[in-house]
Amino acid sequence: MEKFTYINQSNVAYIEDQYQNFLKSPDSVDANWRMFFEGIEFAKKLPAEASASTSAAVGGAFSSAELSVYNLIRAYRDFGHFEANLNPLASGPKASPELSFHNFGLTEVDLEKTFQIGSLVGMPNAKLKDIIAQLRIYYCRTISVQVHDAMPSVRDWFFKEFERPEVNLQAKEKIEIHNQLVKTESFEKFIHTRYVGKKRFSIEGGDSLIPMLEKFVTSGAAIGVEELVLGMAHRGRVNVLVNFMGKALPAIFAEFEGIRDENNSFFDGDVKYHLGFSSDKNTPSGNCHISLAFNPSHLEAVNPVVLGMVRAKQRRRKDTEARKKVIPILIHGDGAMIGQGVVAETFTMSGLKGYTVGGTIHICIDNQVAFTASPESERSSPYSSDIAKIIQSPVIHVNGDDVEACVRAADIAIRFRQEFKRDVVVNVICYRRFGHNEGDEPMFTQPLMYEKIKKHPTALELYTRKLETEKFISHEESDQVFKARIDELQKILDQTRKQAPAMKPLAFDGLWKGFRRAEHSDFEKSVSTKTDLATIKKVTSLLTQTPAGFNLNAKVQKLLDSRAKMIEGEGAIDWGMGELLSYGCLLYDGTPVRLSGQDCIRGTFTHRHSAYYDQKTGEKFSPLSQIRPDDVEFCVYDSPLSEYAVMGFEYGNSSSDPTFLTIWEAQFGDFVNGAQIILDQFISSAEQKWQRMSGLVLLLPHGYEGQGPEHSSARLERFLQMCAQDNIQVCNMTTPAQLFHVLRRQMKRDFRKPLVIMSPKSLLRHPLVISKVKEFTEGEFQEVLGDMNVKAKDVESVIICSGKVYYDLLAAKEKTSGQEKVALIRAEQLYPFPAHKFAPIFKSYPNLKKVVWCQEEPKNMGAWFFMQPRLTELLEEVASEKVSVSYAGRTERASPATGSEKVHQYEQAELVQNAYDLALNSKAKTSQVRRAK
Ligand SMILES: Cc1ncc(C[n+]2csc(CCOP(=O)(O)OP(=O)(O)O)c2C)c(N)n1
Repeated sequence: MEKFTYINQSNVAYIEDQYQNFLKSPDSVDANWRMFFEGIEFAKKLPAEASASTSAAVGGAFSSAELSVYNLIRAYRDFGHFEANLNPLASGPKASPELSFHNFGLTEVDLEKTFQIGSLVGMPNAKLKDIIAQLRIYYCRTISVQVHDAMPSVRDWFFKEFERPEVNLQAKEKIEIHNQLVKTESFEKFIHTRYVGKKRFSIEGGDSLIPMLEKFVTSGAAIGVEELVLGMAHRGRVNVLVNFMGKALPAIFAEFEGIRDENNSFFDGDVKYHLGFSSDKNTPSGNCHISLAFNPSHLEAVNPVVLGMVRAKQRRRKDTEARKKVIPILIHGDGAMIGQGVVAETFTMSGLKGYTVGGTIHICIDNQVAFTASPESERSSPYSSDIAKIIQSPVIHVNGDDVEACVRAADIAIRFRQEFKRDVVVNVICYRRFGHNEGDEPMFTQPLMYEKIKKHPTALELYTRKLETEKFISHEESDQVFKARIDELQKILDQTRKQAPAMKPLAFDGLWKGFRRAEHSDFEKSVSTKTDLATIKKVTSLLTQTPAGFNLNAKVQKLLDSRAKMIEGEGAIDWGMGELLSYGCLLYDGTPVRLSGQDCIRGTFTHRHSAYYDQKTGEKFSPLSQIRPDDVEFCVYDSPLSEYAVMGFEYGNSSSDPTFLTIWEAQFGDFVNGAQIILDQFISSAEQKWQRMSGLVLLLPHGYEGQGPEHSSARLERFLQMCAQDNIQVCNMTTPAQLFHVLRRQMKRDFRKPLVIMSPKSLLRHPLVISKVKEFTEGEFQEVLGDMNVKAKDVESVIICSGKVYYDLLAAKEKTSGQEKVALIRAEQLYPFPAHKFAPIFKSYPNLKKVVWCQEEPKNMGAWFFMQPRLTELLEEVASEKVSVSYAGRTERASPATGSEKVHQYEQAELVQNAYDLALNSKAKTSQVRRAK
């Protein structure tokens, strides 16, 4: 047995144990120990004299200094980056006391001694000073790695990568990088002088980004990458669009000139540094498609969106196993990466079955300032990239001034991602040459740093110097290339000023082929969404059976038995069944479905049970996956506890693939506000800003049932406030059949619009909330449900409501005298406002005098402020005499609902009573429901 006699520590037994494990199976031990033991094995094979000449030996003769050197090597591998030359603005690398050999019990005398453990870094029997020198070459120059917390296999991979002789770039590659820097810098200088003070968020100081991106393409294409999808903020974006994405210069100049895009005048557009683009790049290994996602100002919001897009693109390329063909690249700023919580949420999703894309490449452009904030106000960790440590992601740190090191980092990152299918970060430490934007003065806040930056040579200048020393190019030649590029830019600008380029009209390609932009009239057309009985029966049969031998939970068995009965006779289909039938029938038609949200497989309110769990094995069975298992996917995923990132992901997914019914469900509707940025910046406005469409469905449980301020309201009012230009659809439905049809309508039209559904809670089990089979086989979605129980000529008042309160009003109506004079109308769709459905109803009541809007939400919430002007205007148009619209509902409130169930019940009863009082008593005033005394 190996005797680790030199280790005078309590963990000798542990190490000996590890060594035995290593001998049995080298991979079973930690990478560092493995290398240590490999060193021992290596030493055993050395000629006797070599062994004897070292202080190291085998079989009990290792000196404790050997272990110290081993620990020192390990420290350099883990923390060498702290002493690396990473900061272009620093006078030299920082000293990190942790790496001093003194810390490891070694002395100056030891520097001249030889150590067998040097074999770990390919230097057996080397002097300590040489081992340290070599470690510094590996880990303390302009590129280093941070993998101290990574998996052993990941650490191993990076150690091999860093501990080998550097490969010199070929002349051709060097010249290419030089040209890329010329293009990068010349573009910024050109714009700087032609459009003085205009915002462009210059890349300067982080110029290496462009050669890095090019490297992702060339290295990636050689190892199976067919598509890169980029997400990035403002910094350097215009330069990336021009010099990497290949956006035509006339189009860019036209944007700087402020020329209007007449071809697409129905869209509002966005500023140039938020726009997306896509193109193809030719490489020696084939084509690589690159796309840059459209991006709002909200930093980092695009991250989950890009991942959702990538997931859809991987599906399209049938790359859902290896996930090697489409790779996301997220470019972060140092301030935003560590500051914005969505970054952490997105990292958390990276390894989850329902959300993984097989690894993202992150680039942090650490320009050491965020707007005016210095790193010490930005973060509590050494690096902004430390947020990636929540998933033990490897981080490659690199000095942005060493463009070749940056390119090497890109190469390592993409190869790592392909091999491990995991996230990886490249942290480029650089600087920002100007202020936050071109009108900003950085000397106000960072005077010392900017004194240095003023004198600091550009990346191009530094690289030219290097290539001149290496005799690849002279300064004169470099200047000529630069000047030629400026001339070219000038020519194109002159031409653009003479004749503005024709902008491309909106085009629908790829999976979007055959789709179109919706017109307002489309929302007035009926859409056939009925399903034949045979399909309903087939889906029901699948939903109510389990595989042979499956140990179903007894309560779920009861549910399935009741579901089987729901289609018997006339049928009595409840909400949960209506929803599953809708998915099932769509799947039968060939439409795949993806549903994700917190606990959505079972359903927060235990109404869904879209999968069953074997009570003995825990195995999951999803019946809808059996409908067309080979070609039409049903995907349902319990999401991590995030709203922002998960909704962003589903939005991205839906915006890239209109063929999927994509649904995000909130646990309780109120939690949707955690994802407000995605609603404001993408879902409600992306079509107007960027001509990007989405058919995403949001299921937001909503309804006043006495469950307190946060479990009552999905904040309907916020959605209605953002409604304009037919941007989204907002529905609050009252029957399972309506849900069935609205979900099918979403997929049966040749355009896509987000659909926001206030989904029910208590109605899930309400005895009246059932639909007959006929409503599925014959009906279609009704934006407005009229009152079938009144005679038109008797009607003097109409109470209009939406959602759950209808059933409260219905129950009260039976007890109300004069009820025959009141029609109860349900607005099942609030937006686009269905005037075409309300108008004939109003017209059908010749004696109509009053309209009451009844809602359970407080007056400053819900739909009142949205519906009142629309109903008033419509009534002015269609009613024969003046009809007023009055309000019955809760008073204005700061908090959406009371915490007391008793108060809730009192309020609820009163608002319903007030609705009838208003409808039937001509003297009644607008209701103001007050709190119970
Ligand atoms: C969510 C959000 N908060 C604030 C801002 C305003 N803002 C724009 S850029 C910026 C600084 C970003 O710093 P950093 O991430 O380091 O990127 P840099 O501009 O330095 O490249 C700020 C605060 C924003 N755009 N988005």
